[in-house]
Amino acid sequence: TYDDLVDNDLNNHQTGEGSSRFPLLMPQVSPNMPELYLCTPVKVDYTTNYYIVGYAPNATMNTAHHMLVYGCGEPGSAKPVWNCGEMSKKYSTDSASPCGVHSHSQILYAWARDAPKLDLPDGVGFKVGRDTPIKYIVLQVHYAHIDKFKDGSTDDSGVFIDYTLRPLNKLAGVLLLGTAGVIPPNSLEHMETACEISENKTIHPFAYRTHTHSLGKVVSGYRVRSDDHGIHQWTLLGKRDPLTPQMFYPIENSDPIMTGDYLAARCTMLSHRNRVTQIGATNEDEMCNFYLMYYVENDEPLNMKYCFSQGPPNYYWGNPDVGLHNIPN
Ligand code: IYT
Ligand code: CU
Ligand code: CU
Repeated sequence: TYDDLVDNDLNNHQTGEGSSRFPLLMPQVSPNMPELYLCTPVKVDYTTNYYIVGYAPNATMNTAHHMLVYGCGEPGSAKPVWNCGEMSKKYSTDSASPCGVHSHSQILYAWARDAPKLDLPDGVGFKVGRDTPIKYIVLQVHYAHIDKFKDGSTDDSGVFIDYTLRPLNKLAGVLLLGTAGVIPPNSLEHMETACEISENKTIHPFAYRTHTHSLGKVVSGYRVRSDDHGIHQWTLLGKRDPLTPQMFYPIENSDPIMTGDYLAARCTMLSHRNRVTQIGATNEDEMCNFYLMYYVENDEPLNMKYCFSQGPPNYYWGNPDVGLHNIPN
């Protein structure tokens, strides 16, 4: 059916830097409808730990609108290629998610708009395989325009995954901050979330990604720490217009995040719609996401993978029971 990530597989190539390269590419697909999301998996050899140290895109914005790489416990389908993704349910009934429904799922990489290769910081890797819940890696490609496929030509967009088998002591993780909630008609709304880091770990943030649909104006993420006087000091981790390419960008402040700190994120949404907008998968709906990519040293990544709040109208940073103060504008 499909390729397995097994070291020394014929598909793998040495990169000359002590790491190997696995091609996670579409198997020459020919998308037949616009706005199609296609997924293809690789099964990770579950007897070995692999450390992903970089991603080299094999795509151009003329063909692929964006690509995401997911770590999954199970793939969303047993097929070598399937229709997947956010908007696909609008067009097709036989679509599935990138990862299986009850499977641990996380974003490992995001590409858009001719973004260059991403190397993780020196000595940092995502551990996948044996001792981890990530048993499959799934590539999702968004094909927005399909004119070039009308003549039957095919496409192998995807990502070369650089990995090493040499155990690394700096392990990468991704924390997803987001909200539920509703955006009232014709209004400016703040969707906010915050969580305390209660695990006894120090995390080193290095990249972030924002995601909304069309109503997002700005998405920001902060570390919140009580100073000696008990005043909350807000340190910006990242802030951007979510309608710019939704890939991972370098963190604004890489100071460590420690036990007792809070992580907080806010999406400012502007609706000129005459109806309520809910959280959901299609372009008629919205999402509010801030992804934080970090590493831990001589430790496992956080058990906390998500930090979701109820969002508006029930949850705001300023609510008394949330306990945050000195809130930035
Ligand atoms: C409801 C919502 O906010 N969905 C987001 C975040 C999300 C990502 C993953 C939720 C879960 C996940 O397992 I991975 I549960 C969402 O779907 N975001 C989209 C992607 O489809 C990942 C994005 O582009 O960030
Ligand atoms: Cu896209
Ligand atoms: Cu979305």
